[in-house]
Amino acid sequence: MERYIEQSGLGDLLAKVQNQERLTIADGRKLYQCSDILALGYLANLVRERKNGNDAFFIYNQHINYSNICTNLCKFCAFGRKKEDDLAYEMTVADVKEKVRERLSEPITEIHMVGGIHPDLPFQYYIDILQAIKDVRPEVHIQAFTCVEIYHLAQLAGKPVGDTLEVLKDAGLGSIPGGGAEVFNPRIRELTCPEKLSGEGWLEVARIAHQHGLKTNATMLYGHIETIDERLEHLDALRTLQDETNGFLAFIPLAFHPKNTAMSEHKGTTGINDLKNIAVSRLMLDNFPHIKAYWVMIGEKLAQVALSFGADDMDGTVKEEVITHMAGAETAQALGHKTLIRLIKEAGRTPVERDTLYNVLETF
Ligand code: V47
Repeated sequence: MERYIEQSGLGDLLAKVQNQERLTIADGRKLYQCSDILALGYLANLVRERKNGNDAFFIYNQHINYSNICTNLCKFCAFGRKKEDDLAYEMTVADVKEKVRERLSEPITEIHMVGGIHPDLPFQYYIDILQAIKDVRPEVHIQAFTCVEIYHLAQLAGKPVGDTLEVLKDAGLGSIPGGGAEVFNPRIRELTCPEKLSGEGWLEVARIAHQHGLKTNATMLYGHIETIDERLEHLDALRTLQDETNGFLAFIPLAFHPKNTAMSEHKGTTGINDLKNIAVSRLMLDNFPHIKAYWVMIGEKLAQVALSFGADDMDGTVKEEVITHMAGAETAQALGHKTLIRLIKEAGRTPVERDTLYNVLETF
């Protein structure tokens, strides 16, 4: 195998990975430019197995998108709507309660809840929906509100981000999902999401969350106008913050879906691009415990393959995914528990059902 890697041009990086040396941005460039996906996957798999052995994690979760009304209207997003749009919606507190109640018979351990940047819902609404979920399902872990939403909620509350997080924690917030990161570089933000919280702002909210004991995830939306260097700069910023706080649980590369967006002239990503982003992030983010292959975005078949290219987590059952499906995803809206186990087993990995914080619930 070593000769094969030498021939692919990644020989010097193999030695670095084996010696657990940190890869540089220049190394990352070499990885992205390598056309031998098997060599790249081999390197990423070394790190994947060193960190997580043969385990492949999944979770029994439910997604709730409380509203798609959004003042940011990012160009890559097909989910967000203006308030007056025919397709705009906003759940009442009772609606959120009902969504949770509908699935009470299922062994859901996590509720993943995000929405847009709403122009006029008051801070109390966000407290109420957290409490409503806990009223119906007291044991569930609520992973909710991206760093972008948290910043908005702090403005609504008229409090510093840290104090706002304490109020949200008291109402039931357990951790923060990784959305809203997009690509941190200001050029990309200016061209694709000029209204959104800056990359620096996103990182600062994540830092404060970690300081307040909240674990968070991180994402990167790739496959549109970003360059390889802009991706690497994004990964490097995450790696630097993780060195400081150790508060990130998982990194999820998000494959851009162009349909119904203001960037619909772009083509969707290819399987190789998807695998490369998984593998390079596994190699660059040496201090992140987990890399997720989010089956909703890359399809369950490629997510299975990704388990040998750096990923150790398939996310979960999900239930009613909206954000990617509005942008043309052709994947299912939910996967059964048994299907996830089968997909992982057939990929040669050990299915491990986890909770949000990666405590093992059951090994299959
Ligand atoms: O914040 C928006 C992205 C995110 C599109 O933390 C798009 O475990 C692709 O963050 N094509 C929401 N992506 C999803 C997300 C997520 C999903 C699963 C697990 C976790 C986690 C986080 O999706 C948004 C944005 O970055 N997005 N539009 C699109 N057209």
